[in-house]
Amino acid sequence: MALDFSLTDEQKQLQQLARRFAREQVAPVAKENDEQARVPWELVEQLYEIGLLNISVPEAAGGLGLGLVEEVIIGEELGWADMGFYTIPMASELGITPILLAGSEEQQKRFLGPLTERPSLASFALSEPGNGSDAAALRTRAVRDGDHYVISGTKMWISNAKEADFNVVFATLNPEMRHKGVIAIVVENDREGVSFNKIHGKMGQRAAPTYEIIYDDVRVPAENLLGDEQSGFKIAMLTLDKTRIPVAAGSVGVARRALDEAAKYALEREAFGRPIADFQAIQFKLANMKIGLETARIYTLYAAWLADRGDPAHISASAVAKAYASEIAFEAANEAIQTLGGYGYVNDFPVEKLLRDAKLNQIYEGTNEIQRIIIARDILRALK
Ligand code: COS
Repeated sequence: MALDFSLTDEQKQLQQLARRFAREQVAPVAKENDEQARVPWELVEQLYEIGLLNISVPEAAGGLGLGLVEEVIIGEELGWADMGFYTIPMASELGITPILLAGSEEQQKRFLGPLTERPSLASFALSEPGNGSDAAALRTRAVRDGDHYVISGTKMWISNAKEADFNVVFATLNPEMRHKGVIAIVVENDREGVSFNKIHGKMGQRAAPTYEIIYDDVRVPAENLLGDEQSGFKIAMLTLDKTRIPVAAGSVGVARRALDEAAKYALEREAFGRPIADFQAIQFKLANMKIGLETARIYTLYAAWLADRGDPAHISASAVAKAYASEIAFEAANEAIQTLGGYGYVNDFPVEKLLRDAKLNQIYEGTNEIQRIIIARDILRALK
């Protein structure tokens, strides 16, 4: 009797709140924000006002202390409305998570407390121009100088970066040591020597701001170090093990939207004297979308549940959820376009945007090829 798939009353309320906000505030402006590559800061403010921003900040630091199950519930709704917008709060949780995992109580209060006092964001800076999948090959340098670290190097593809209060930066004390030389350190954006270049020309998710960050001999107090000098890489990995789950949740939202749009259109559009929904060719598409959507949703919730319980099985589960959900989202968007035909190919309808947005979910927070490496290693480790 221990197995229970129902949401609690609080989780249902959260879902209703997120759904209403997504439908009434986010969806109506999604096309405009996408076209103009405009960061909808007013939506970030509203998300804060209704209590859905930075939800994982612990109660001791002034937050709600909610878990991944709650984040997944919200993520599906926001992903349904605009995956690009959802990437903003999602990437903020990505910046918060290393501090939750490795920050002292004092660091949690210092860095996370302010995120609950006004609409504000965190950010996570791991990738670089020359390395993404091979995270241990990072080149941003950290040099200890008295009670400071001096950070120099360039980070790339960083969501929120400039919009955030701080970036959790991964830097190496010695590149030859690969993952053993990496530190995780909180670098506030107002420090001298920090500059940003906005990345333009993205295929999708254009409401989410993406930056290159340049650290030019930035002096950061040693009290901003998370964990110790050996633990940075592990902190990055443990963070991504959790934060890939919300990527899956957003993907479920994209898939649900694709199904909603395709089914609505199929009932309205006529061909050969009847609605195209009467044809099995269309019905099979809708049914396949539903199969992908339902299985991805339940598995994503399962991965979140494992992570919230601290079960190490969440490492592989988060990779499964992220890879699977982002792939069914892309496929659902593709089939929705096919269902709408020529109308699906132009931006009068929202489905072409779903495809462009879903593509990034197969790439960021570890490509789906990296997810398969994580999954395969887990399978083989169990047999050794
Ligand atoms: N969770 C926890 N620990 C992990 C881990 C994971 N998913 N993957 C590796 N580790 C640990 C290992 O256990 C090992 O620890 P020990 O030194 O204590 O044994 C250490 O990290 C190094 O592991 P490994 O040698 O396997 O590292 P690799 O260099 O082979 O890289 C991958 C491992 C490919 C998994 C890693 O580089 C990765 O995740 N890359 C993708 C990065 C990414 O997602 N970027 C997106 C940025 S955010 S948009």
